[in-house]
This record gives sequence, structure tokens and C-alpha cells, in this order.
Amino acid sequence: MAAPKPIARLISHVILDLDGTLLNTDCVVSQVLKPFLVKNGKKWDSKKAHKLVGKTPYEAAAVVLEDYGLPYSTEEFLSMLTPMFNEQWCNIKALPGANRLIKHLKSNGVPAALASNSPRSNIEAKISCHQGWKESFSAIVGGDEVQKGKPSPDIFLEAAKRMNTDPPNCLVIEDSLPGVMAGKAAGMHVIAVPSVPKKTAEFSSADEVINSLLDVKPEKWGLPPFSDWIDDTLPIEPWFIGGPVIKGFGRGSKVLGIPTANLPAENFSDILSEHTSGVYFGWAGLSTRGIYKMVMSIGWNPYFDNTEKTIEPWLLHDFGEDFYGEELRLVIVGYIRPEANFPSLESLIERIHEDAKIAEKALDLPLYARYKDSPYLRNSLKDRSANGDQSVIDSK
Ligand code: ADP
Ligand code: RBF
Ligand code: MG
Repeated sequence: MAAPKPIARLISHVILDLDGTLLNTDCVVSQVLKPFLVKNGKKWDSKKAHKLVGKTPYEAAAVVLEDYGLPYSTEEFLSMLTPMFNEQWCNIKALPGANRLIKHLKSNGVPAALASNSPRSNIEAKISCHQGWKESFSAIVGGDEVQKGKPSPDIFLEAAKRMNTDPPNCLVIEDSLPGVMAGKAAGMHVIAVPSVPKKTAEFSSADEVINSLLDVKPEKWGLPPFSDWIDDTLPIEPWFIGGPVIKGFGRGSKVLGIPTANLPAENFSDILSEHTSGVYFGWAGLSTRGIYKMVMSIGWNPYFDNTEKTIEPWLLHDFGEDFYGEELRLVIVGYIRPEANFPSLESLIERIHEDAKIAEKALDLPLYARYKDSPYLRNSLKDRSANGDQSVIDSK
């Protein structure tokens, strides 16, 4: 992660991009385009989706037409797609950390603007589905309100003007390359939050590249810090996943001395795409054994440069044996840090042990400890106690 350059101390205003930065718009784009392409005898290629990021609707439509060789003009294509998109705006979820960031800026009196390549009416429709968003922005600028969309600086310059401030006072947060270029061309400070994984190298013109909005550190920019971190952990809305333990890459115990009980990631592709990669912690239930503290990483394991997003939970207990095939249930209650690369295997191992210590300690806080009793974890245990095996319940 690049450290911000030291000039960045005069920030008083924040300008946020919408699609891909605050909202998980990509999901809806594929939901609309997939069936449309199928009807037209084509097959949606998710690997091409990144080409649409940061484009205006007109530009994006032109890219799709060309990529898939569809027999429509851009105008025809847009007039067919627009009603389909209009129906979907309220199905777009906020990205992790978006609500938290918006509330933080508002409650600390930091003026924030929205600046998006989308037309103003689409922006209004999208944010109206999220409580408290509209009234949190002191300016909103759409792609149809300026001469040229991003990568031209117009949108950001207009946003600064409407907030009565100068570009050097503004911090832009952007997921797309055209957006980062626009922010820099406007003479602003820019944090990139790439929405396309493993493309961070392309964002070298940004002042800082982070993995998700959970990793924004406002104090680095002279803004008020978040006050919700507790003992190096960030509480999150808990989420639940479970399934049979499967074989992983076969290196957890062997290479790192840290066994990770992998879950079949393809069963939770939706929930995984909702959550950013990173190191999390929570409670783990094993149907035949009990409930244990757990620390895990989700993502591409940058040190090993994996091509698949995997779930790697380390149960903080010495079992002395394998438990492949057993039902493992997880409740994930907090966030520790983004996944990172490390200069050596030793430093990766050392950091994972530090994560474990942080999780171990935090899980004793009532805030996190109460999830140990989640019915989701206990259900599979109860089945066993019904058969007279009390030891499972006692082991909690
Ligand atoms: P794999 O690559 O197949 O996941 P690992 O070397 O990561 O292999 O070891 C993980 C396996 O070790 C788990 O699937 C589980 O059966 C076993 N195991 C034993 N103790 C633990 C533990 N404390 N946490 C996670 N898995 C453990
Ligand atoms: N792998 C990385 O490449 N970078 C990380 O920052 C990272 N953090 C981890 C944190 C925890 C708590 C755990 C359990 C694993 C982490 N790993 C990380 C994953 C590790 O590389 C993984 O367990 C092995 O690749 C297993 O296949
Ligand atoms: Mg493993």
C-alpha cells in the first residue's frame, strides 16, 4: 500500500465517486447484461466487465456493442437497456464501509460531494434507496451537468466550485482509473479503491491505493479519525457462512505451520463478492467438536498470488488431527486489516500470528463474545446433544 505523500494536510472537503466506490453497481450491470446477451445469442464474459468501470453509460454501451458484435446502434442499445437498469437501482447494495464513511463525514462536519459520470437523474434514483445519503452530500454533480465526463477534470472542478472550495483542499475517493486521472487532472488529492482485484499497479498516479473503504484513515489527510476501532479491530455487521471442510492448496500447515480449514468458496460467490478481501475474525462451530475462536483471510493471498478468491479460516485451537468433510460454520464479526504482500515467508507468518493474538483478545469483549451463542453455530451441535452427546455442548 503506497503511503500518502506528505503534502496532504490541508484537506477540508471530500468528493466521492458513486458506482464502484460507494455502490456495488457491477453486480447489477452483469445482472442486466447477462440475460440481454443470452437473448441475443451471446455469452456474458465476466472477464470483460472491468472495461466498463468508470465509463459513462454511452461509452460503456459502445464498448459492449463492439466486444460482443451486437447489431444495434449505441442509441438503440441504450434505449433498450435504460428501462432494465431503471428497475434495478434499488437492488444495488452499498459497498463495505460506505455507510460508515458517509456518516463519519457528516457527523464530523466535513463537507462531502458526489461526483459521478452517471446522469444526475440516475444518481438521484440510486441514492434515494439508501437512507441518509442524499442529505449527507453538500453537492452532487452528474456526468450530464458538465461538458466532459471523467477522465476530464470537469466533474470534480464543478463539485469543488459548488462546495465553495479550491481543488487542493479536496480529497477524491475513486475506484476507477478514469476517475483517478480526473481527480489528479483537477489538482486534487486522490485515494484509489480499485474495484477490480489485483489491478493496483495501474493506479500509481493516485496518492494512496487502498483495498476497501474500511481502510480509509482520515487522519492521514488531516481529517477527524474514525472512533469505532476497538483494540485494533473494526466491528462489522456479522455474516454467516458454512459448509464441509474441503482440501485447500495443501500449504497451510506445510509451508506456514498454520492450518486453514477451507470452505467451498463457489457456494458463497454472492456473499464473497459482497465482502472485500481482508483479514477477519469471529467464531467457528464444528459439528462434532464445539465452538472455537477463529481468524481468517478472504482473498487472493497476495504472497502466493492466487487466481481464486478463497476463504482461509484458522481455528485457534490445537486439534492434533484433520477434520476434512466435517460441517464448519462461521460467524464473522470483525475486521482486522487488508490482505497484504510480505517480503518474506517469515514476515507473513509473524503477521498472521499477530492477527491471531488480536482476534483471541478481541473475542473476549462482550461486543464480539455474544456471537458465540449464535443459533447458526449451535444448530449442528444441538442435533448431536439430542442424541445424548452432552460433551459437545459442555465444551463451549
Ligand atoms: P489445506 O490446504 O488442505 O487446507 P492445510 O495445511 O491448510 O491444508 O490444513 C488444513 C486442515 O487441517 C483443515 O482442513 C483441517 O482438517 C485441519 N486442521 C487441524 N487443525 C486445524 C486448525 N486449528 N484450524 C484449521 N484447520 C485445522
Ligand atoms: N496471505 C497473504 O498472502 N497475505 C496476507 O496478508 C494473509 N493474511 C492472512 C491472515 C490470516 C489470519 C490467515 C489465517 C491467513 C492469511 N494469509 C495471507 C493466507 C495464507 O497465505 C494462507 O493461509 C495460505 O495461502 C494457505 O493456503
Ligand atoms: Mg487450508
